[in-house]
Amino acid sequence: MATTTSTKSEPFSAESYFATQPPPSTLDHDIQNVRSFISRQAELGRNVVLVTSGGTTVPLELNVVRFLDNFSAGTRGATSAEYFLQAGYAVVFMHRQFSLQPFSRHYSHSTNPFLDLLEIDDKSHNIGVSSSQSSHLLEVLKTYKAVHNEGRLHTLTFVTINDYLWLLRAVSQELSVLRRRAMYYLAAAVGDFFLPRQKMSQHKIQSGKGSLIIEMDQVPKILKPMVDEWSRDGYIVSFKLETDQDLLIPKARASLERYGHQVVIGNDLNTRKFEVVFVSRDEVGDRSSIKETWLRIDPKSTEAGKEIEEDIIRELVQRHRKWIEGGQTRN
Ligand code: 9Z3
Repeated sequence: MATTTSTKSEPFSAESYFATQPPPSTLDHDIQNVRSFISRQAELGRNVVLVTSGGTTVPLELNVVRFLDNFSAGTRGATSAEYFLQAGYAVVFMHRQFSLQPFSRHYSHSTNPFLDLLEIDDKSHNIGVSSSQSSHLLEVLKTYKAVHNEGRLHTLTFVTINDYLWLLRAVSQELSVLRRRAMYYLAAAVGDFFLPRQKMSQHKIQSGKGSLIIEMDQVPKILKPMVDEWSRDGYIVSFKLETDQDLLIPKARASLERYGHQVVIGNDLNTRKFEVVFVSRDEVGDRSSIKETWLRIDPKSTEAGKEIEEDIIRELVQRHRKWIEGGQTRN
């Protein structure tokens, strides 16, 4: 048995978190690259969206053998990034290492293995793409190449919740130079609990004495400083994931009320590919209330390639345009 015990301590605020948990070693380098990407986009007058995607891990040891993970394949983030690019945005795609990425997601190793697309000509030994796949591949490849030639996609990776939090803060601060032209689309699955470095065991937790009891600390609520301090007047969209339908709307509304950002998109784990709910403030005259707008697609249409992210991004692009034109500031 290995037991990690702790004394009761104050919950971490964002401030105390960053004062006590060390930054990832690549942070400065990553941020320099993000800064030059953003300044290029600013010169070109493009809107920029930060898309976060994939799950965050919580290591249990400093020499990490075991970790907790959050559910997410990165489909929502990678798919959304493509639709933002299609809408003319530049995208900072901050994703969990090895999770799905825009464009290459169509040929994921498990659902559509790349090698299965290829054919060998027996005589010449040349390699070609099978005719049934070539038109789809051509479309994906053309867009991928165009986006790269235009320099509109910048990719960053995280693994742990600590990497994610440090990167999120730094990237948001960089992006805030664009003020209202920046959007923050927070689709990554972020752990609620973590083990502070000071409580982690140096080496692999040993078994042999029975059960393992770990007490974890709560991850600070970073949406608060994100809204109030890091992102100025940027347009912030967060996601709320629940598995109990009855909790989805109350939790999404509570999040919007607590943090005062622009939209919470609620999704249920089992229906997330077919329906989501936009929870946002409805301003009529000087009266403000919270409204819910459901977005649904026919589950059968996904077999023909329809993706709900297309509709999510269309709606957000419109709302963001109004946000930019309206020049609103946050409540
Ligand atoms: C989401 O709710 C995403 O839509 C999913 C996407 C993780 C469900 P996949 O990558 O799944 O397509 O497989 N992301 C946000 C989840 C989250 O951690 N939200 C926090 C919460 O619910 C607030 S930021 O408390």
